[in-house]
Amino acid sequence: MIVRLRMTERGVMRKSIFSYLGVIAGLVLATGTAQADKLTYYCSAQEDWCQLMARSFEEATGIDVDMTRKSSGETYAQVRAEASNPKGDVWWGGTGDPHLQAAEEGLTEEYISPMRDQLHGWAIAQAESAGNRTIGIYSGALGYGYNTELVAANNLPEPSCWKDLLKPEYKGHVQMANPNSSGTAYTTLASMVQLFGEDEGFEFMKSLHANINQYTKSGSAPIKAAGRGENTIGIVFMHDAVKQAVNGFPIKVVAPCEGTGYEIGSMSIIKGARNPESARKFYDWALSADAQNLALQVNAFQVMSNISAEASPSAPDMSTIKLIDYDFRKYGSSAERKRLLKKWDEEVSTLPQ
Ligand code: S7P
Repeated sequence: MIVRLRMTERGVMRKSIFSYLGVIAGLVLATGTAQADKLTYYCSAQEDWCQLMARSFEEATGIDVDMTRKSSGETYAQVRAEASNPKGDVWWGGTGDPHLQAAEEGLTEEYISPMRDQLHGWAIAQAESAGNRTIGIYSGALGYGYNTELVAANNLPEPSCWKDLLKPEYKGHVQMANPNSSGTAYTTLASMVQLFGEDEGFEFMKSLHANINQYTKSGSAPIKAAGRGENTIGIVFMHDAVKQAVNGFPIKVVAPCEGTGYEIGSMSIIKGARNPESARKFYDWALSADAQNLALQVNAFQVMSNISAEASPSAPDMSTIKLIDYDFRKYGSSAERKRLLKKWDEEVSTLPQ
């Protein structure tokens, strides 16, 4: 009797285990279906461009996009922090250095898109240097912009070189982002080191520090503030300054006389992405000329990586800018980026102003 009862209990247990497994299987199947229609998209370009890319991809594919916008260094830190339980699928935009660092640290997935033969050589070179764990989507030169009305109102000379920004009369008039959070500001730091050599480059950053009114989190914030008349000079990518001028603000864009660095804005698929198929669809779509032409709708004036993408007549003419031979391999390496940021934290940011 007791034994029979136990048998019955086992039967009931077996039955409920099977129905439980059935529910789990159903859930897995249901989740699998849902996952094909979802994308968690980390974006490090300008908010309006990020939004437009997200909505346009949804319209093109029917895939639901959950977008988060953060600066390049911040997104890198998030991807790294989430590595054991990845939440993002694709990381689009932002300067290439942190994408290269993520690639080196195995945080991003290898992928060769069928769209690759439509791209400029510099975009493919970015991919090849990172074992195909990232790719170039746009390029743009670093510089600065200033508010012409504030310069005139404060009787300031019109700057045209990097070293002009060190003049004492600009004290409290210059703004840049913090290189830990911002790809733009890390590009500034790495460019000064390459342009002037490490010792002189750091001396430049220290003297510049004396004139800085605020280190912002986002790279383009200093020129937006200048557009609003809340700051005089913003160190930014030139295309971000052009955007303010085209939007009607009194901003003059400067390609510094000594020469300057540049970025290869990049895109990567996050390792362990929960929606890998959607991530690859986004990646292929984002490399198309049609997707890249969306930049013009939000006055994003970078040079796009698809050879057939349209260029705006307002975009900075890269062929007239004195560009340094930016060493992406070195300055996008994990060791070098960490070293430079630590040195900036210890030797520059702590100085009194
Ligand atoms: O889209 C404009 C742009 O300047 O934003 C990216 C930038 O890295 C994002 O801001 P942070 O500097 O705060 O990281 C650039 O890649 C891009 O050209």
